[in-house]
Order: sequence, then structure tokens, then C-alpha cells
Amino acid sequence: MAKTLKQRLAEQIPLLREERSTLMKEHRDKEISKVTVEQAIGGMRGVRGLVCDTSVVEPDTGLVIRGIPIKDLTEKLPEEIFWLLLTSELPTKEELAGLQKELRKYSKVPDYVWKVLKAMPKTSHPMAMLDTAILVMENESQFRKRYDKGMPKSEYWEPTLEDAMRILGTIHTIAAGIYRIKFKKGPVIKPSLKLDWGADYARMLGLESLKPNKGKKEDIYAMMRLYLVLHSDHEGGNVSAFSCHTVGSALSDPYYAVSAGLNGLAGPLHGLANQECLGWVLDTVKKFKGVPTEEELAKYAWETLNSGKVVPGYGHAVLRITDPRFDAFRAFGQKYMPNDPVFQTVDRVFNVVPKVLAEHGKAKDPWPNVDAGSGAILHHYGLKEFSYYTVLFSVSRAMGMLSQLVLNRALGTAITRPKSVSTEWLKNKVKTA
Ligand code: NMX
Ligand code: MLT
Repeated sequence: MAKTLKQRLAEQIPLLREERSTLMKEHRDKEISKVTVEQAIGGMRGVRGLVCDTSVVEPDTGLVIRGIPIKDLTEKLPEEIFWLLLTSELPTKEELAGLQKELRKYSKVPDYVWKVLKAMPKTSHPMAMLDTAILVMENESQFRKRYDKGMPKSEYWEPTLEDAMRILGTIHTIAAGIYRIKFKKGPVIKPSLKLDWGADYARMLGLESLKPNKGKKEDIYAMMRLYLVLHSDHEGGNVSAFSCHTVGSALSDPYYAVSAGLNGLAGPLHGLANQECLGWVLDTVKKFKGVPTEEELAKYAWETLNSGKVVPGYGHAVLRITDPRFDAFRAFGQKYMPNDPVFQTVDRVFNVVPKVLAEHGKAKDPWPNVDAGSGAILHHYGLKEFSYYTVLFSVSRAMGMLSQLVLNRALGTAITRPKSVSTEWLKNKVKTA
């Protein structure tokens, strides 16, 4: 008989606990990283001080989920990725069907969430709306309820998983509702309970009825599934995962922790770069009245840099290659929209900006990241309100944040509390080092 996700985790967790306890018993004092002044001042780049098993990102490979490079996962459903992130296995057909059924069990969005969203200022950013919705749903937290009743530490992961299932069971419906409320697209659409998670999200957004999508239902579903797979996780040190982890480490429940992660994702150097990136691309199309030439793009990139701004969608704190997630979006665009002028511009930017950034000499990584290409694809399917784009990223990244939380609860990971030092301390330390 097919196992549920909870049953599979219940089998794995004792072994994971054993593995961690052996590491601690036998090797607790071994050094795995050092910290330079540059790292302490420069956002701890490259410091190894955090354990995350859901995925790994190395400079020369990009995202690898449980040993599988992301390029080999592009045909999978997001739900399969969630199972993979948590268990390090892809689900069987039956396990996948069971997981989908269970997610649907949690698909009812409480009425108070819609009331709160509708009461928010019309000018609220869609990310502020999503974050508010997740936070107000904290009212549903099983973790908090059981914690208040004195649940033993060994059981923490169980209501964490239940909260995760409720967040994932509702977040696509909430996110689609935000799109329809904020951009006056008509009444909120209910979940179908038949389609898979990605396809249903696309349907609830109403993408099928947007121009020019007539008859392209399957393409739109494929696009959304790909989008949700590609953004699902990026190891533990990125701003959203680390924020979620830190808040979760205080035993704040998953609603608080995910909401903290989303606040980080809303920053222009992190998830908001996708909205900024499409804005940058469209500005060039407008300025040069059509797909710009490579010379025009180079000029525009230099103007951006000389005005002290970053070129959004380029550079990365870890990667030193073209982000394989960008490659996957580019391949999708080449297949489904090779003649779209916005996609063509993105492609042309890719030929130009790395050279400009290399010549500029500041960015350590001149290559495109995931945000460089995703917007053009959404734009092609009529989703043109780019302040919404980070919400799509969030729906997907909730899978990564939540799987990391569940595993950390299962392993009893300690509260995050690194030591900070003062500038005075640094100055004294370098004198003696
Ligand atoms: N355009 C212009 N300057 C850049 C860029 C860029 N795309 N990328 C890095 N730099 C600058 C950076 O601002 C820094 O300047 P300064 O010394 O004046 O502070 C210098 O190059 C060195 O930065 P790095 O060490 O290469 O990059 P860091 O690890 O600090 O930051 C990012 C990584 C991703 C924040 C940075 O590359 C960036 O701001 N990129 C544009 C925004 C973006 O695309 N963010 C999305 C990240 C991916 N995501 O999905 O979240
Ligand atoms: C992400 O997907 O989280 C981004 O690429 C940022 C990062 O990994 O630092």
C-alpha cells in the first residue's frame, strides 16, 4: 500500500536523528569553515554555518535537489518536488495521488482571510497582501495549539507538517485571489479539486481567459508547473529560507516563519528582482521602439550601472555560472514563444549584459539568475502586472521553506543565535591576527 508523506517521514526521521546525533558525538569540534573580516562585514558570504538537506547550490552547478540537478526535474509536478525535498525520494504514482488528495483536504481558505485582504488599501503591494494572508491564517496553527497543550519535543514535526500542508493547500488559492482582487479581474475563483496544484493555480488566476491565451490551456499549465518547480528551493542560506529558518528556530509556528521568509523575498535584491527585471526589459523595448539591438542594450546597461543601479536578474551571491533555472526558462521560451519580442529581448540581454558586467568589473557573477527570464514568459501569457511576479515566486518557495522547517523540527535544530562582534572588537582582533 502507498505510504502517506507523514508515514514515510515517520520511517525516516529516527535514522536522521541517529545520523545527526552520531555527527555531534563523534565530530562536534571539527572545523568546517573560517570567517574573514570580509565575510563578517559582507553578509557572511561563503561561511558554512548552517545545515540544510533539502537542496544544495554550488557555484559551478546551481540548484541540485536531493542529488538531482534541477535541469532533470523540469518535467515533474511541483507536488513531486515537495515530496522529494522532504524525503529525498520522488513519490510513486500512488504516493503522489495521496499527497494531492491530502493537499485538497486543506484547500478551504478561511473566510476571514478574504475579508482581511479585501479591507487592505487598494495600493497595497501584492506581496504585502500575501504575507498578511499567511500571517492572519496563523489562527489555524496546529503547532501552536499542540505546543500550548505541552506536546513533547519528539512530536514537534507532526503539527509542523500539518501546518505546512494547510499552507500549501491554500497558498495558491490565496495568491490567485490576490491577483483577482488587486487587479480587478473578477470574482475570486475556487479550487477545482481535480487539477494538479500548478494547473489549478493557473486556472484560478484566470490565465486561460487572458489574451492571447485562447486554446493554450495545456501550455499555460505547463508553464505554471515549470515556474513552481524552478523556484521551489535554493538551499538554506538565501534571505527567505534563512529568515524563515531563524524565526522557526524560536519555535514560532510555520505561519509566522513563512511570513518572515516572504518579507525577505519581497526585497529587490532577492525575489522582487523578477518584477524589476521585466520592468528593465520593457523599458528598453519602449525606449528603442521594439527589440533593441545589442549595441542599444549595452548602452542601456551602462546607463543603468553608471546611475548606480544594479542590472536586475544578473549576478548571484553563490552562483558563478548561468543559473540552470534561467536555462530552463529560456528553453521553454524558445519552444513556446520564439517570436515574442519581449522574450527575444531577454535572449538578447543574455548576449550582452554578462560582457558589460564583466567589463564593469564589480559583480563577481556576471551571469543571469532565475529572475532574468521568468517575467518574459509570464508576460507572454498575459500576466502583465509585474508587481505580482514575486507572489508566484512565493507560492513556489513556500515548498522549500516548509520542508526545511519540518526537517528542522524533526531534528530538534537549535535556536539560531550566531555571535555578533563590534567594530571595536574587529579592529583589535586584526591587530593581533
Ligand atoms: N548589477 C550591477 N552591480 C552588481 C550586480 C548587478 N546585477 N550584481 C552585483 N553587483 C555589484 C554589487 O552591488 C556589489 O557592489 P558594491 O561593491 O558597490 O556593493 C558588487 O557588484 C559585488 O557584489 P557581488 O559580490 O557580486 O554580489 P552579492 O553577493 O553582494 O549580491 C546579488 C548578489 C544577487 C544581490 C547581486 O548580484 C544583485 O544585486 N543582482 C541584481 C538583483 C538580482 O537579480 N537579485 C536576484 C537574486 C536571485 N533571486 O532569485 O533572489
Ligand atoms: C534564490 O532562489 O533564493 C536566489 O537565487 C537567491 C539565493 O540563492 O541567494
